[in-house]
Parts: sequence; C-alpha cells; structure tokens
Amino acid sequence: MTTNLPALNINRDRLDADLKRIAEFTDPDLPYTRRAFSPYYEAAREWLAGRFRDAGLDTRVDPAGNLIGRLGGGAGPVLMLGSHTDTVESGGRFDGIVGVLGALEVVRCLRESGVTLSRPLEVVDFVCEEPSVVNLSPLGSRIMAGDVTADMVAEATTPDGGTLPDAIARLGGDPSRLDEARRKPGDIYGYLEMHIEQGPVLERAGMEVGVVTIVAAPCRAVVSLTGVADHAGATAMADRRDALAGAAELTLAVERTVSTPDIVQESVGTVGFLRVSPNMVNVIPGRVDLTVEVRSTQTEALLWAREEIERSLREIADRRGLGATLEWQHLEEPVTIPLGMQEVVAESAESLRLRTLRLPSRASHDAARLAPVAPVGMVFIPCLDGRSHCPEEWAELDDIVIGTQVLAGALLRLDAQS
Ligand code: HGY
Ligand code: MN
Ligand code: MN
Repeated sequence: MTTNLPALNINRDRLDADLKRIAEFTDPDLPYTRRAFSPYYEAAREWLAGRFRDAGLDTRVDPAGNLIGRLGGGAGPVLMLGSHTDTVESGGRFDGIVGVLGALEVVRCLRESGVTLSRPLEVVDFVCEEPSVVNLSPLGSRIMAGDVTADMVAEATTPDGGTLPDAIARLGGDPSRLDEARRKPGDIYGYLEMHIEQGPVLERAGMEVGVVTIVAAPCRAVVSLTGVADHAGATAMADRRDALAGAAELTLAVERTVSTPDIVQESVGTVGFLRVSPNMVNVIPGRVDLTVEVRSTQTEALLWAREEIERSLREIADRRGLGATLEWQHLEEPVTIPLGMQEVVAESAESLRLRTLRLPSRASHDAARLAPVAPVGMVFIPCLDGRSHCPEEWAELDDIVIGTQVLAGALLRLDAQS
C-alpha cells in the first residue's frame, strides 16, 4: 500500500465546463455524433488541443493522428493516460470523452499542486476508436501498438470516399511516418484509462468505482447473402430465393448460438448492420449485406461461436438455395488486466473509501489495444441504466469527478513505483 501521496483536488466546475463544451461539437440532427475525421471531430480536436496547451502540455499530433500532450521532459518510459473523443452515430456523450477530459483535469491538478512526477506523463486522445469509419479501429491505439501498419492504412478509405491517409493528414498526422507513432514494449511504463462501464453492473450493485479485470474481445464478420430478386406478388413462396428471409434466420442463429447456456454468461452476439437490396416493398430481396459481431471474455467460447455461426450460415444458405460469403474482418483476443495495474486502481479507490468492485469490461477499449506493448489498467464509473452508444448515454458529474480522483491516485501510485 503506497502512503503519503499528495492530495490532488479535482476542479469539478472546470471539468464540467469541458464536458459541456465538447458536447457542443456534434451533428446537431443526431446528438451526440462526432464521427472520427468528420468536421465536428476536427473542430473538437482544435478545441481540445487548445485545452491541452492551456494546461501546460507540450502538445502535438503524432503521425497516426493521435493528439498527445506531454508533461515533463527527459527520456525513459512514460506514464500515459487517455481514451478517445470520437463517437458512434447518435451515441455517447461520455463514452471515451470522460477518459480524455478526466486525464486533462489530472494534469491541471498536478500542476496546481506543484507535484512533479518522476516520469514524463502523456495524455492521449486516440484517433478513431469507434468502428465503421474504417475497419481498422481502434485505429490510433492499434497503430501505436504496431497492430495496424502503414500498408493497411494506405489501402483504407473513409465513408466519404476519401482515403484514410488524407483523413489522418487533415488531423495533422503524417501517414508517411506512421512507424514513428509506434511504441515498443518498455516505452510506456503504464497506461491508465477511465471509462464509463457501458453496462449496468456498477449501478445495480450500488458501487462507485470499477476495477477492470478483463476486457472482452469483439470479433466482427461481414456477411453477404444472395438470392433472386423477383416480383413480390407473382412469385410463389416455393419458388423464392429470399436473401432477407435467410438473413433473418442467420440473425436468430447468432442470438441462439451466444445464448447457449454454457457460454451466455460471458458472451454476446449482434447483427448491428444490415443492407437490403433492392430494398423495395414489392421486390423479393435479392441480396443482403450484414455484419455479425460476437464478444466474449473466454477465447474458447469465441472460437466455438464463430464456428457455429459459420455452420448455421452454410445450413441456411443450402436449404434456401442462397449464395453466402462470410469474412471475419476483425478478430481480437480477451485482454486480462495485469494484477499490478488492478492494484494501483483498487488501492486508489479504497484509499478514498469508495465502494469498489472488480469486474470485466464487456465493451472494448484503447487500453485493450495497447496491452501488447504496455501494462494497462482501467477505472470504471457507473452510467445511467448501464446504457451506452445511444443518445440516452449519461454519467453523473459526481461519478466523473470521483473517477477522475481515482485516476489521479492510481497515476501517483504508478509513479511512486518507479
Ligand atoms: O464497441 C466497443 O466496445 C467500443 O465502445 N468501441
Ligand atoms: Mn464506444
Ligand atoms: Mn469507448
């Protein structure tokens, strides 16, 4: 147990003002929507870089497009705090955002209290954590960890039809020097991320803080089912090759697979995207493109679920005379949080006499992507009704302040280890 650490007083009003200000950077018709590389995101980044500089951080955009503020010079492994400020569509006002703004507030408190860390500190807003802008996300943390390479970036495009290199360059990154954004094992002494739970466990248990023990792995596939577009009135049921009816069966097969009693405790599955063509009321769907996502904290459950979904697709397609393709585009492994990193978070929370619970993260995070190159730890705070990735996503300011206080204490404990 680390004792006699300096007290850092989180400035509640200042943090609240930042949270309110960044929420204004959204598509006004879809609050809160700040998709990576969108004009809203670029404007928010400008504002955030200014706040980093105001806090005394030596601020830059690395070649990957990550916004990085550094406190303290010198060589050697850095302490790192961060998360992301891009959102899903009509999604989170707090997902990722509390981690970046909380980290920024910790920096201001360090400077106000005159605390000097023994190591340099970096605060990072990782670019494009959310999927579907490119299928390389979480982009910025994966580039930093060496999991996404320059070749992969060079080939990628963004939904507006632009190239990913151009989008990164617009943020101030430099895709031609992507390797310079990479960190090797040993470069980062420890990474800490505060995040809303995006689930109901803390709230239901009446807990104030979560210590993350493991991060579930998302695995995503794109599926195409092709049948025969035909007249919806003149085609007998026995003569149809209906791609959407097949997609409906597959969707239920995904739900059934992950609801199998021996894996449902730790696994979930979703068909979140579906495109029907020609998508007209009087035409039998000739083609459906959809995504399948399965997640679990158990590797063997992921492997079994993926095989079972592939088997179901073959059976549905054969029986219905449909063409079918499935490509797993995104495969992750569950990430166990090192006990030492769990301890710095738990000790920080317990020193504040907070009701604390150790729990898995069912959502994925930049922390999981940095884990191959750095010891990572996560501080969870409750969110209203456990909701996330929706306009109703909400976190109480009191909880965000508490989480920031725990983040600060965990950072000081990490630094004291040096
Ligand atoms: O999908 C996730 O788990 C994260 O919120 N991007
Ligand atoms: Mn998210
Ligand atoms: Mn997130």
